[in-house]
Amino acid sequence: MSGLTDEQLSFFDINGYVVVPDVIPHSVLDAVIDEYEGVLDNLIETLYERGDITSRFEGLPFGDRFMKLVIETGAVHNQYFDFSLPFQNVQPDTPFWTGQAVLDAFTCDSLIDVVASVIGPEVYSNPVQHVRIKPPESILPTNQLGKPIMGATQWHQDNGVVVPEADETQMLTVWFSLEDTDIEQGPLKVVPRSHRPGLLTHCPNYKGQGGRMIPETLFEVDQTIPLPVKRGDVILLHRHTVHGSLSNVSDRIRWSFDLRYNPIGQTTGREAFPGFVVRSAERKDEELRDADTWTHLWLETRERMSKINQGGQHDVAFGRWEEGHLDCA
Ligand SMILES: O=C(O)CCC(=O)C(=O)O
Ligand SMILES: [Fe+2]
Repeated sequence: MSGLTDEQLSFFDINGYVVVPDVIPHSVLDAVIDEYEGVLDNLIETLYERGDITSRFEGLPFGDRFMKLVIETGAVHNQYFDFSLPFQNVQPDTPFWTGQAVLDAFTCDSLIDVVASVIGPEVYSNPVQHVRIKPPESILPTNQLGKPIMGATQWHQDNGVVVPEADETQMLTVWFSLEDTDIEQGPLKVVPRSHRPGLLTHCPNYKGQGGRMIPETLFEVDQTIPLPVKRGDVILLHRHTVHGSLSNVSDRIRWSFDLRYNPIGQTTGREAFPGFVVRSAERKDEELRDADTWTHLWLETRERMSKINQGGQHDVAFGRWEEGHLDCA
């Protein structure tokens, strides 16, 4: 067990984030990439057989093949790769991916050592989690507002993404990329020490920009720093740290996982989705390591979600922010 040094822990306490170098073994990341190559193969085969694409783009590395697919289809296909589900309009066959290599990354010992140094030894995987495969902005499709789909992430705090019941949950965000993320590829950007004042107002459709963001008047935006990282490095974020991402202005994809962990027994803020015990002295027999079991949890969730929240979040609310707050004017 190594985990964080005292210096890293105190940096995290003071600044609300820390970049920890060389946490995830490259072999773990390579296995994830191999697994996703199979997922991409399946997607391409399906689309090819349906006549939606004219080529299988064979013989290319993942990123180049993925970009060809985005260009030809005008879509980013994020749901096909994600280990989560939409909040509404889930169908009985909505795709998702919860493979063994992905689970091995979620539960990798060196990563959980780091997590345990911040939240303690009883570690739960909180289901607020995404894989983000962000193509270069130049090839991204746009929404009705002309904004790129899967483009730069707007300013937010991760506590603002969960429901108020989880405000006291010690939710830790863990962000890492599968390949190096340099400054052009749209890395994470953070505002050091912005976690101090607690939860800030998030404005839906702020100044007509769509989405949901914290207005820049509410924090020290000029303190922002970008966090380009190497593969294997991990970024930890406090749940109140204001962050977003830069745009991907490179000619390569930007490929990251963002995961959340909290102490066992605290509410996740997304109880409609399944979490699991990662590490526990008290509940060792419940530690989840088998992807079939994990997949089963998500299949059950998909089945349940396909019967609720159709056409809106009428049955279970995943968000918390209303329009019209004074901070948003
Ligand atoms: O990767 C991104 O662009 C955003 C990630 C994020 O907001 C998070 O990890 O909490
Ligand atoms: Fe976030």
